Amino acid sequence: MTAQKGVHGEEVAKHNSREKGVWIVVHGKVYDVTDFLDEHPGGAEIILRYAGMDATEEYEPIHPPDAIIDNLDPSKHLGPLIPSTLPPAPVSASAPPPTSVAIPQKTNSPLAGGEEEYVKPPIDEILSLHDFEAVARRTMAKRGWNYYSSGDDDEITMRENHNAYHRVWFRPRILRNVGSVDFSSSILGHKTSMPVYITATALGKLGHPEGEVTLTRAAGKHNIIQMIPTLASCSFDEMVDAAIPNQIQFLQLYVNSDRSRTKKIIKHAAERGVKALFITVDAPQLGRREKDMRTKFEGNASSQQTQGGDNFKRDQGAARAISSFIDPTLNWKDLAELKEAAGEMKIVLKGVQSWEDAVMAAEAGCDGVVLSNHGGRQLDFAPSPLTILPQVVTILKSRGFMTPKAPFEVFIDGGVRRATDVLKAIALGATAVGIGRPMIYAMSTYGEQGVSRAFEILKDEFEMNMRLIGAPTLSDVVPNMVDVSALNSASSGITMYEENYERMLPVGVKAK
Ligand code: 173
Repeated sequence: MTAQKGVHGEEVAKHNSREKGVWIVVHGKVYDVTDFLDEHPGGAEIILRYAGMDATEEYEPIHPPDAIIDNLDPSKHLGPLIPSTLPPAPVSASAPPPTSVAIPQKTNSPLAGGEEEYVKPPIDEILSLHDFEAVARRTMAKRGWNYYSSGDDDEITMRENHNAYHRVWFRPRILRNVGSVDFSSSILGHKTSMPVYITATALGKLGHPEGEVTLTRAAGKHNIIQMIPTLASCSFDEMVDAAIPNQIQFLQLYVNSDRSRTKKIIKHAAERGVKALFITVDAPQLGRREKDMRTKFEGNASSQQTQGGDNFKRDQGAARAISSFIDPTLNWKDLAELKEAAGEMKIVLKGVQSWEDAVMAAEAGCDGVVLSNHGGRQLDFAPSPLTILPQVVTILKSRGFMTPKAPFEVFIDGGVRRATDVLKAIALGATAVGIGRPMIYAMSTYGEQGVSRAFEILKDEFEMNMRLIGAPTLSDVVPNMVDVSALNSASSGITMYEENYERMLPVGVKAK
């Protein structure tokens, strides 16, 4: 068994338990992970499930490519697998998305049982960001869809994020010469083609085999800023390498309990030209996303997995399993140290949910805040960012921030699907909005081309809507262009595109 000859699959297959030793294959290479089992941030259980097998398909979306090499002592790298000597791994829930699936139709279907074949539409039939979501729901592998689409608890905040936009109406102006309209903008001093950025979302390879670099490339083409996620499937360097010269990237940062690791990440980000750090502050513990958690009972779950009630991590879905490094003790006193480590990079707190914390962030010397509830994935009944935006901006301004002398910027994310949503946020004082799920649905359904199309759709919508509200530039999109008198009244309860939301299902009831 030398590195040249490689390791025979039969040998790998024998190492399939703690007692016999645990070997796994990732990307054609064999690793002895026996001693690593209890150190694995995602728990031993998931590795044991692939003991003696090829774990690439499970490994790929959840880890950057070099994670195993970085974390395992070189003596545990056993060499390449001799090709075709290992039986294939069991079919996993993360199998590639089907191009067409049978879905129940509400119409009078000519097919037995009311089921019709769903055929993925050609990309030019996609007319709105909602459309990507509808296609994603029908064509993505269940595991990826469940992970991306889930929200916390009863998913009330997740729905409210978009519903809140329905309670703001325009006060359009006329005869304002809208022959040409300009929606280019600037975020933290960096030019952008629209007041929109791609916000961080984890585990891109659950949606597309190339992962987040597809977002980077499309962002580069359209002059859009991408916030690189801490927990991407691609490595940080792959995403920076995929950028074109002068393309602006920010980095989302989860602060590690081991601060030396966080500082290493910050230093590397600065060296690679990242312009701002968005420190996530709304996730000292990850929310319970029940739809994601139920995924484990589907697909390749063995009887051993589904019987035991003993393992905490196994029950928590993809995200919780890999989030144990996030430091729940992070507090305001830590900011000075992070700010110092950031050097020239700007610091923005992502996940602010009250005006008090926005003021504290400004007083602590941050460059901005993102009003965000993490896409409704954390605290259910956290307010929608749009609802708190007017108050946050009014109070920040009354305290002397958001002025040329103290240029503090306020961003919002969650529930944004239309340029009209963005324009409402701009009118109420936001600098720009983050878009998350629609981008990864576009990526999951049509790859880089899909993400590009999403930007084209938004650009078309901006042009038309700015003409129709009578705003030739974004500086004309001012507070009195919107009527917010209904903003703080109870939600209308109407959910547009209800189809795109899945009903919360009781235990044992499978989605059709
Ligand atoms: O929302 C998420 O799923 C998320 O932010 C996350 C956090 C830690 C690990 C993976 C994803």
